[in-house]
Amino acid sequence: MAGHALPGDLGPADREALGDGARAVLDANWLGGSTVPSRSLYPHQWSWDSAFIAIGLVRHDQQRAQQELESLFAAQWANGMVPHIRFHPGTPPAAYFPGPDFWQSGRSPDCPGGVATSGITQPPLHARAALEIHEHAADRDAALAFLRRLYPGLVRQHDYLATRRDAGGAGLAAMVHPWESGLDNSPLWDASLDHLSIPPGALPPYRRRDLDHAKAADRPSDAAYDRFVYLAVTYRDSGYDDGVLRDRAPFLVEGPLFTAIELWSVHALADIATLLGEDPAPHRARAARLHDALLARLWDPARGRFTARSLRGGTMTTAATVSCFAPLLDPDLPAEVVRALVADLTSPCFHPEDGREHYLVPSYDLRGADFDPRRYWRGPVWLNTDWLVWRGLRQHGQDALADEVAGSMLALVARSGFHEYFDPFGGAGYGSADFGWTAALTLDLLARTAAD
Ligand code: 2M8
Repeated sequence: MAGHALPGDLGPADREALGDGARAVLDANWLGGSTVPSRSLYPHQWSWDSAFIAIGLVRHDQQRAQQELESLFAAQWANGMVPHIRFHPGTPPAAYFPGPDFWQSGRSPDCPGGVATSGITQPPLHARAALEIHEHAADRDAALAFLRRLYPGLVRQHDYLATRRDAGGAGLAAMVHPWESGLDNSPLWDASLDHLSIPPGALPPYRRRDLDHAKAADRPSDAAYDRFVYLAVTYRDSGYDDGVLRDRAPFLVEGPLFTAIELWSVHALADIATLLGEDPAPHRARAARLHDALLARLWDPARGRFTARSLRGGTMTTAATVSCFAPLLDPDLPAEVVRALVADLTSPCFHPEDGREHYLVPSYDLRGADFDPRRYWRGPVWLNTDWLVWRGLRQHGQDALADEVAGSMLALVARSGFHEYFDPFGGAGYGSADFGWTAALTLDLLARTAAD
C-alpha cells in the first residue's frame, strides 16, 4: 500500500493552508444564495453537490450552509421530487448544456413556477446534510429552526422516492437516467446503455458545452452524451410521468450508491424527527425496508459485491466500482457483508499489485479492460465518494482502512489543489479546478480528523 499518507502526517501549517484554500473556493463559488460546483463547468446549483457543500460549509458559515439547502428545496416539485439542477437566472443560457430550454420542466404539472429546474433527481443526501448542519452548528437554536423549516420538504422528497420511483415494487427507488446516479459515466451503467438504440430523428441537435471548459479525454464520450440526451428527451416528452416508467422508460436501474445514500438519509430523517418532537417510527420502518431490499436485490453473495440491477430484464452488473462500497453507510449491514466489502476494497481491483504510488479509492477496477485513470467516473478518485466510503468504514469500525482513505483525500488536495477528480496513480488533478464539494469535504475531513 505504498504512497499513502495518513491524516496525522499533515502538519498544523499544512492543515491550516488547506483549510484556508478550501474556504476561499467556497467563498469564490458562492452566488449569493447557493454555491456552484464550479464557476466554469457547472455554473448552476446541483442537488447532491449542495448537500456535500452544506456539510463542509457549516464548518465555515452556518447561515450559508442552511441557505444552500433551503435554496434547493425552494425548487422542489409539488410531487416531492428535488431536481438535480436549479438553474441560476443570472447565468447566460449558453454557459451549460442542457439548460432550462432543453428540460422544459413546465411540461410537468408538478414543476413549481418562478424557478427553472431540470426534470430528474439525484442521490438524496440532503436529510443527512441537514442533520450534520445541526450537529456542527455554532448556533444550535438557529439550526433547530432551520430543521423545522426543511423537515416537511425532506419528508416529501423521501415519500416521492419510496412511492413514485418504486418501479420494481420491492421498495428501491429506480433511476431513470445515469445523471440521477451522480456517477453518470460509470461502467456500472454500460450494460443498460449498450442495448439502447436511438431511433432516427429522436435526438435533437445539441452542442456540448462541457468541452468548452474541460479536456475531451477527461469527459464522457460523444456516444455516451447522445444516450444521455436521448434518455432525458424520452422522460421529458412523457411529461416527466413516473406512472409510465415500468412500461416505457428505456433506462430503469436500481443502484447501490443511490440506495445507500437514501437509507443513510432516512436514518437522519428519523433523528431529525426526534429532535423536532415528531414521530421517527415511520422513517425507521422505511430504513428497515430499504435495508432488506438492498440486500435482497443488489447484494451478489457469489461475488461478495453490491451491484446495480436493471429493471429492463433484471440484469445485474458485475463491474467493480466505488459505488459498491456505499452500502457501508447502512448501520445494520451484516458483519460478513462488511468483511466481504473490506476484502474487495483491499484487493488488486483497487490497490495495484505492483505496489506503486496510488491513491484510494479509484472509481473503477484498476484491472478493468477499459479502466482509464483520467476519464470521468471510469477510474479517477473523487473526494465525495471517498468521503462516503470513509464515513461507512468508520461506522463499521474499520479504522485502519478508513485512515488510508482519509490520508489519500488529504494527500490529493495537498498535492494538486481542489480539483474535481484525481489520477489514482500520481494524483494529478483533472476536470474542473476549484471544485465545490472537494473544498467542502476537505473542510469537514480536517475538522473531524483534528477532533480525532
Ligand atoms: C456531473 O454531472 C453533470 C450532469 O448532472 C455533468 O456531467 O454535466 C456529475 O459528476 C454529478 O455527480 C455532479 O453532481 C455534477 C455537478 O458537479 O457534475
